[in-house]
Order: sequence, then C-alpha cells, then structure tokens
Amino acid sequence: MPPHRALTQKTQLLEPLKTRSFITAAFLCLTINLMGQSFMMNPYGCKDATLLNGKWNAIIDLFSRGEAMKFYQNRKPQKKTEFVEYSFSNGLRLDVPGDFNSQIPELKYYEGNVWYQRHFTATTNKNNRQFLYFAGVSYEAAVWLNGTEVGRHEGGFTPFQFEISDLLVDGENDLVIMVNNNRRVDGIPAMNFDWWNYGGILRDVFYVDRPRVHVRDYMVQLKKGRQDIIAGHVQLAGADTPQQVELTIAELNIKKQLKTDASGYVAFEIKAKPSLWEPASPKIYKTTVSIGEDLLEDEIGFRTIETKGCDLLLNGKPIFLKGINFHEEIPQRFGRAYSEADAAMILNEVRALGCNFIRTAHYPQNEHIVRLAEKMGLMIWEEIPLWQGIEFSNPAILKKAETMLREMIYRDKNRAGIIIWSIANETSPSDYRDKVLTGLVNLTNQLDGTRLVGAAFDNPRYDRATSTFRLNDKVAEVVDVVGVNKYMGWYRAFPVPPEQIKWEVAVDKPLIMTEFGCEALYGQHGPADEAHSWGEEYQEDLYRKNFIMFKNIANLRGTSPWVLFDFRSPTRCHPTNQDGWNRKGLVSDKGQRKKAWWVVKKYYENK
Ligand code: GCB
Repeated sequence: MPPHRALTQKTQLLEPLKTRSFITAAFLCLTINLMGQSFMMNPYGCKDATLLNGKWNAIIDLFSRGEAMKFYQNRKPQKKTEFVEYSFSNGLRLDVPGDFNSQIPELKYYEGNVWYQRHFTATTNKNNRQFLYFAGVSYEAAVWLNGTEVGRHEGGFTPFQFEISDLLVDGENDLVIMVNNNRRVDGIPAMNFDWWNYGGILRDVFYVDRPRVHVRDYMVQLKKGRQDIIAGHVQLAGADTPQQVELTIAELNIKKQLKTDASGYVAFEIKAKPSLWEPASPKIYKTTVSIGEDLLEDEIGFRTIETKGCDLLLNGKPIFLKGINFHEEIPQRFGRAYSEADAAMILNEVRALGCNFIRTAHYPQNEHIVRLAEKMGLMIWEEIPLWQGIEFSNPAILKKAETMLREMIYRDKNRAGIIIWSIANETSPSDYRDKVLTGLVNLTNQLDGTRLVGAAFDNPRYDRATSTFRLNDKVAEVVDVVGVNKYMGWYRAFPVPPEQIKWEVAVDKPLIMTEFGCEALYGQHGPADEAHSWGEEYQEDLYRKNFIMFKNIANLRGTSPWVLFDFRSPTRCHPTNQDGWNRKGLVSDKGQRKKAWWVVKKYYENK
C-alpha cells in the first residue's frame, strides 16, 4: 500500500496568482506588491468568464489516501486485467457552490479530505490565456487539470486563481480538486472558533478565457480626502510594451485613454463631480476598463471615509454606525450562504432592523453579500479570520495573514460600501501578536490608503475603584478605529448600574461597540433579571441596559450587536437551550424575531 499523505502535510502557501511562467509572475507580483498595488481578476464583471457551478462528482477521503492513490488522475481501467480502486462516476454528487457538511447527513461533522471532480468543455486558443477562479474553498484546496497539478491554496474565505493555458486541451477537460477542512494549530482561524467548520467548494467557480493582453486589475475610487478627483490604477496582464487602456464612466462623461508603462501599469487621477455614495442614496456608476476586445465591467460608488478626532466622517460629515453582525450562514437550511438569493434573505433582515452598517464577522463573506449590501447603502466592516487562539509565535502566521489580507483587499477595493478593513478579532497582547498585527496595519495602509483600519478588542479592563473601563493595548494605538467586544450582563455581570459605568477606551479615536448581547431561546420566557432562564425577557433587558451604558461613552461612533441570527456552533453544548446553536441571535434560526430585536430597532430609529 502506498504511504498515507495528508493534504495538510504537503500544502504550501501560494501567492494569490500562479502562472506557468512562474518567474515572470513572481517578479510581477513582487513589483506590484512593493508598489503597494494589487491584482485579482474580477470574473463577475467579465463576459469571458463561465460559471462551473452545478453537481460535481465527489469522493469522501477520510483517511487522506487519495493523493497517494492518485485520485487526481481520474483513471479508468485500460486493460481487462487492470482494476482501479476508486471512481468519480456513479458515486456521491455534491452541489457547487455549497459546503459539504449540509449536503448529506454523514458529512455533518466531517473534517478531512473530500475530492471533487467534473469535466468542462473548452476550445484552446493560443492567442488567449485561460484561468480557473475560485471565489472560496474551505480550508485548503489542491487543483489538478487533466492529471497535472495547477496549484494549491490555503484560506477558506478569499478568492484565488490559477492560470491553466498550458494544460488545457480542446474538448473535454478533467478538473479535480482536493478540499481539506481540518482545523489546524497554524491555521487562520486555528483550532477553536465559535462557528461551524463548513468545508467544501463554498463559493462560485469560474473558467475564464481572455485575450493574451487583458486587464488584470483596476482600482477606481475617490482620492483620499477629495470628493472631486477619481484616482486609481490599471494593471494589465501580458503586456511587455506600453499600451492604451480605456476607462469609461458614461454617466460622468468620462472616457479616458490611459497609457501604461512597459509593465502594463498606469496610475491616474481624473477630475470629476460624482454624486456621492451614502446610505440614504447609494449611487453606483457603471464603469468599464478595456483594452482591445478585453473589457471588465463594474458598478462603482464614490465616497470618502475619514476620522477627525473621535468622529467618523463619511463624505466629510459625521456619521453613527447603526450596525449588526452576522455569519455567512442560512440557519434555516443549516449551511453556508452562497447565492444572491441568500444575500437578499440576510440583508433584508438587516434593513428591517434599521441598520446602515454591517460587520461581516469574522471573515470576508461572499461577493453577493458584499455587493448587495453596497447597493442597499450598507457600510461594511470586513475582517480577516484572525480570531482568538492564533499561533502568533509561528512565522508562517504572518505570511498567511498577509496573503489573506491581500486577497480580501484585491477583491473588494472597488467597493464603496467597505469603509473599514479589520485585521483581527479578540487577540491577546504579546510581543509576537503586537508585531504581527502592527505589520498587518502597515500592509493594509500600503495596499489601500483610502479606507480605515480597525480591529476588535475584548481586553478593556474594569477598574473597580473608579468604575471605569480602560484599554492598554499597543495595537489599539495604531488602528484608526477601535472595536470593542464586551458582553456586559452575560459573560460578566454589570458591576454597578449601567449608568454609573465610565469608559476611557481609545479616547482620542472613534470607538465602535463591535459585539455585545446574550443568548435567549426564542419563545422561552422568564424574569428579566434571571440570566439562567435563557428567556427573551433577559435578553431584551440586557440590551436596554447596554444602551444606557453607551450614553457614557463619549467617543462611541457605532454599535453592532452580536448577532443577527442564531447560528450553528459545535462549541455550544447545552442540550435544551443550545443544542449546537449559539443563541445570541436577535432572530431565531427559524426567522422569528425575539423581543430584543425591537429594542435594537427602536435604538436605531432614535439615533
Ligand atoms: C465573541 C466572539 C464571537 C462569539 C461571541 C460569543 O467575543 O467574537 O465570535 O461568537 O463572542 O457568542 O461568545
């Protein structure tokens, strides 16, 4: 028997883009990253992108034997005497996109390898270049085309792409993907987190066939602090001499020819007076970037976001963030959200609550959610999954976190809705952690100077003598916006009545209460002062008390309750009140609004 070889043993972290001519790609990647630029294809705006969604063949590989047994060859017996001990035909079929845990009962708690396979038809065209684009595969993916490995990727919530030009054949092509969702000590997130460890090809998959010279990446946003200058860059792929690129925003009468340098890069500034994107009128403009036959289309909004002392300024005006957290999950279905319809389901509930802000906790959620939120006028806090328990002393962590940060920013840098990039949630101070997070703050600013950088902290300490919360954390000093997660009345009782509690946390910058709340089982009732009742009344009262406490936080510029819907979590083990659910939702897993929902709604109506 061949030796066992688990995916986790072999995987290495890849740059987000890998081409066959690796040296060119690596060089380009290095140059671009050093310049503080970024690249990632946008398949959603590309007419040459074909979705590979649908039913895929699958094999559950519990003991990680598939790689040694060369499942990727998808071999059929060639002679009468030969047999092959696996087959993708006539077996399990899984939906792509979608997590595998929710698709058959046997996979509900599964953590390990699952192999996916499908064919797709292509016509080779040597004048063009072909790619596979994965919007999200959790947690690791290894990809083979026609039996040859094209690349590997680690990280479940950000996109990646591989060039396949040299491996593609005319007609039927065989695509095999090994997916592994084992939790791991050196993972991001790591071994323990408070949500379901959904694995699989969670999001859309595209086959993309584009001209040899094409638009690889663009950024089109308002220049930092200016409402009358649209600025950004275009990066071409495949260019080795200067080229002419066209940028159009028809509604603004912009049709601009931009000349790239020999590496296909051009930065630009254009005078313009767009109607500004804001929650009450989330204007977005049809924008195209093209070279010859190649054209990418997007819908882009324009706004500025800054801080001034403790204020958050959207388009120069102070704003209060009326927010909510949610996971990328449809509770009624027990599964990850992946479609436009799913996004609408979640965001309609956000809208009904009266929010103007969402925190897509704790990881970049799919593009359907981000794009729809932007269209609905919701401002967004987007975060990489650096969630508690991270092995900061391991040098690999910084590299992985940087890659995730890059991939998040590459993908969403044209989304006006995104106002804050968040680098972490609830990490404990240490020299290692401080160094990693400070590095990530710097990298964020280097990749995108137009937005704010934030992080969520759970370590403000209460001083009994003065009834005051204070925060001593080096990372809080280097972010623009400090998020605080404080479960007053749940994980800790109010030490004194809420109106007597004082806050002196990050006093010179905006503070957002990024998490607060408590569990309650929909339909369960009890006294408002009895936490152990798990009743709706306790939750309702706790929200009221927190809102009273917030009046004393002078620099509070936003609130974001934890959480919109009850969500699945293997760490929630109380048999009757939880049974595998975190019950902090304002809305139950079946979509029923709890009493606290109305308290939050009222608070937002009066803000
Ligand atoms: C937190 C975490 C969040 C948990 C929540 C809870 O502080 O950031 O991921 O789900 O608390 O319910 O305890």
